[in-house]
Amino acid sequence: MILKQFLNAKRERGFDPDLLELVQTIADATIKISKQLRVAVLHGHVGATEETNVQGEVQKPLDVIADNVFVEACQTSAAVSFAVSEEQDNEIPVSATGKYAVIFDPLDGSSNLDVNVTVGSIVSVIPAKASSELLQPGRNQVFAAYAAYGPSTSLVLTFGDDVDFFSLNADEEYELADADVKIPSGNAEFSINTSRQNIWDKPVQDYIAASLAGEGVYTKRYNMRWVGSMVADVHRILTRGGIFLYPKDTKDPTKPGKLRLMYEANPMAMLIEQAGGAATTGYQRILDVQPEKLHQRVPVILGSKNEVERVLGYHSA
Ligand code: FDP
Repeated sequence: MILKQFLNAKRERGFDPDLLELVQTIADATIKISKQLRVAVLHGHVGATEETNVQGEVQKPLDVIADNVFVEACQTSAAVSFAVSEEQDNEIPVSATGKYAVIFDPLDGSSNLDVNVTVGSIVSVIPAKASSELLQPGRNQVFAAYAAYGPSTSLVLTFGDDVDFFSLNADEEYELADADVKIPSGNAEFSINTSRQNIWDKPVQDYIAASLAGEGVYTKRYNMRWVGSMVADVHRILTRGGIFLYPKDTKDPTKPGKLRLMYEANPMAMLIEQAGGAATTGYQRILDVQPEKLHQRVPVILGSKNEVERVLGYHSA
């Protein structure tokens, strides 16, 4: 089944046609980005620009290209009130009659761009007509998705009922590869940047030490995988289980984590919960965090439910 047919079936089941059309537009934007990535080296689109974004991060040419693709896609949809991008300081007003805000990280994992390693796009859609309605907790999302640009291009999405996994086929159309995806349990594997070990929050230090000692829920020594692109790491966990952590650390007290709440943590948390997993800051369910600003950062711990619960045990000890 291709995405268009899948969305038609949703329409018949009473989903908002405006939202479904918007999702098709978002999916088309990711196909454009996937094509750009394939030829980026040949077009000289690797390396850095001279610009930094609102996060103070150096922008790559592909960050800018992907951002333009997403903003332009939003601008073609009358259903969109605002576009909010990692790459833009403020929200971009789109349509005065729009009812959905599209919040996105157009290209996540930029540090992997120059080395031909999987990167991705992450998208969240919330109901919002006015800019005063943008700061909503993630539980209000009506749609969340990521595209992973790897050896194949994957689109994983949820409308809050289940999680469906599409793969780009030879005709450049998204085809359903797996419906109602559930995170498997039984994978003793964690994903964390261990170079920051000495600055992690203490409960996470204790959790990782116990996992390495084989004291985890699977009573064996844990394995580690870290791509360094959140999309790729989360896609692996969704596919075969395990846990991803970008915890609170002491590097900069003004930054309670590295990842951004509204376009990284929230959409991933919605997908993970819908797939039967859990997502927390260590102290609160991610989807219940009340955002105070668009580019807010938050600690992220997500993956198989029993494993996340185990980490939470160290936080409440
Ligand atoms: P990047 O800075 O390369 O864009 O949110 C950004 C992100 O990548 C995530 O995709 C990734 O999980 C994390 O940062 C990697 O951070 P480290 O620099 O600590 O590896």
